[in-house]
Amino acid sequence: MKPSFIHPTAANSSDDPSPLSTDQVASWQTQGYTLVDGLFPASVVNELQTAASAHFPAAGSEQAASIRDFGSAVNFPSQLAGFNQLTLHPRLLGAVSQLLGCDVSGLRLSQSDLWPKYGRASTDGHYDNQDQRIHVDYPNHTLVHPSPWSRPEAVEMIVYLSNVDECGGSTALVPRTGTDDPAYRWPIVDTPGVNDLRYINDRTAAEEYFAAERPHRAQWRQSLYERERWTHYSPGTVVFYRHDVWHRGTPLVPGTRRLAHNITFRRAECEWISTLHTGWSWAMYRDDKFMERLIASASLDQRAVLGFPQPGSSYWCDETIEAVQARYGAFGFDPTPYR
Ligand SMILES: O=C(O)CCC(=O)C(=O)O
Ligand SMILES: [Fe+2]
Repeated sequence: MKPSFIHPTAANSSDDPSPLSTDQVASWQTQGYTLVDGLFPASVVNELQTAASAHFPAAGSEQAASIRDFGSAVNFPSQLAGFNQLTLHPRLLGAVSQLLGCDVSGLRLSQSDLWPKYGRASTDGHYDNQDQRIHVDYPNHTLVHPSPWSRPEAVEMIVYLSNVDECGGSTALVPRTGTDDPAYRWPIVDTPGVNDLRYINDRTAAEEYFAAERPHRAQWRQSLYERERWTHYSPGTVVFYRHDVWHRGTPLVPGTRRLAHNITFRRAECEWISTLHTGWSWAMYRDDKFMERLIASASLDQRAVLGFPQPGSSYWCDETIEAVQARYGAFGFDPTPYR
């Protein structure tokens, strides 16, 4: 069956204080996703794409053959040119705050990783990542279960750095049609990896296993595949989605490589959503002091999404202002807003 593609719509222009259009916000809030072009300046996307292209093994290379996608990811904070800038880009923070309906300072970064996916004709069995099983992402992001639909706790996204016309590898999503959509029955547990079900990534293996373990719901899972819409992307396209949206990665053209950057922001109060990487402070102490510089030059909002205390926080007193200035002053840190 020919896939039904979702085509991106344009973000608002860079002089608009709201990066996303009302339709884009409404699509995310009702269907569970929106596909957006023009959110980032082309220079930011180009810089990261060039650096990532050089960093990861080329398609078809011997090294690429042994890479199994996720394991090769580059995580925040990274010295890859453009990576931190894209992760903390004010237009991205603004877009996420529109989707969650809260201030940027009420967001926290919980994921930022960039990884290559290589197209292969063969599969590696249960954990193969080419033709993924339909799934939701919450199980390895949160300790609990997403809140009811109208109270979203996080925004996930994929920023594509490749072109679907060259490598395929769309993300397939199942649009939610309303409160009684059978695809979105509550709770969301009918997927390999949740409760006593084994985690299996490959579609064929997962559906065989599911049919054996939960035969009464296997046909229902088939109906999710039948409703898929596939992202049509080029470098810089962003798909915003959610932890409770059915989706999956689809196969790449064999012999090609797709570069994609996954980012998640959660609401500050949702501590049950885990940060997927090593704590940000762990990147300090390097001779080049790149993380210290990042903190010193970041805006108040950019610091806030990393968990840095905000102006007005009980952390700040004369002593801490003096001490933090002593730590970061050499890199240009301005303590004024915290006084
Ligand atoms: O690669 C993609 O397009 C989607 C990947 C995905 O959904 C996942 O690994 O959880
Ligand atoms: Fe996923």
